[in-house]
Amino acid sequence: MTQPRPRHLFLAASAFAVLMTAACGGTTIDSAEEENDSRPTGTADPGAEIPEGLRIDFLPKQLNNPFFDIVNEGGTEAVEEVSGNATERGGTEATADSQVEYINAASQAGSDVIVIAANDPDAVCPALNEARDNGAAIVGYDSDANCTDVFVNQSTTELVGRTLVEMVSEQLGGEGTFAVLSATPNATNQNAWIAAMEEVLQEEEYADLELVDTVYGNDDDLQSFQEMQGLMQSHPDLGGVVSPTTVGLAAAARYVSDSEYKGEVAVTGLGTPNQMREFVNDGTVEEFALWNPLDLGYLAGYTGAALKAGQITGAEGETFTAGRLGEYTFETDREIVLGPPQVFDADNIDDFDF
Ligand code: RAM
Repeated sequence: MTQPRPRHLFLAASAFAVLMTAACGGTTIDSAEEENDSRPTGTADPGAEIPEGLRIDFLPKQLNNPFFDIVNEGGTEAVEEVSGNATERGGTEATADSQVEYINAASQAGSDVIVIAANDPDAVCPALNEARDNGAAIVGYDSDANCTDVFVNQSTTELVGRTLVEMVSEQLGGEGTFAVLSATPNATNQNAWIAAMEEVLQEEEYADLELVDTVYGNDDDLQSFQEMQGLMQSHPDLGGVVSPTTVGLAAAARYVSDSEYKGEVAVTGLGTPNQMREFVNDGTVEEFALWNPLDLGYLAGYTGAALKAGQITGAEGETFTAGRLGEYTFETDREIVLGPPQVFDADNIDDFDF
């Protein structure tokens, strides 16, 4: 198990104007909307001061994931700006069990805010509810749980699903088969995106595209690589793969780039430009998408501080200022949205460094 470790100040500045645009209409996980009754019931006080010294704990899905390394740099940046103390806690595997342990540790250490990317929408809730009873505000980021106070969504779920379908459709010329290589089977975010893709696939434009299989690499590089290999064995005529996880996409691209399928099987999904650059340059990957992970963490850090301070409760229509990202509004109850995803290809990938 990895011990909690303090995070370093983030030093680089990245230009990513497109993702700093105002949040667009949000999509809430239905079950979360129905079951979540945990949002603070008081009235927001937009002028409330953020107290100094807030203890804000970031619990990513796992620690050894380059995506979350960047997300939590952004989180730390925000926490430093509000004169708080940021701690990142987690294990090396993306499991809810490990998260429960770290939620309890954060709570026992007197956490003011727990910011969590849940590995399971329900399994983490008893521990989170206990942490709330102990005084912590609970923020979901990246992957929500059914008991968070508010959720910082990277983009609307519908838009992520649509972008994934559009990318694979473009690469397959609108017809053929594809499979999904996902993260963990219980991941709230990937499951919501896959459901959104299935919805979009119902549209007439995509009538000749068929999703034939979904497999899970558990956000583990080797398992994802093996699942990709397994997919090609079970479906030798597969047209493409969509991996809505940075770990899965990098592993799928590595497998395909070294195989007879390179240039034959479309590989797309969600990835970081720095991990995917070599596969775009060698022709394995035409295009893929993501949001700015740094900004996601930064927005989540500010959201946690604003929630704990009472500037917001998460009710629809509430507004607050998230540092350098400016003003954000809860377009839907208890959810704010960072912005639309960015599509990367050979023409623009070198403009991004994360
Ligand atoms: C992986 C994780 C994360 C997801 C990104 C796109 O790093 O599964 O939850 O948002 O991919």
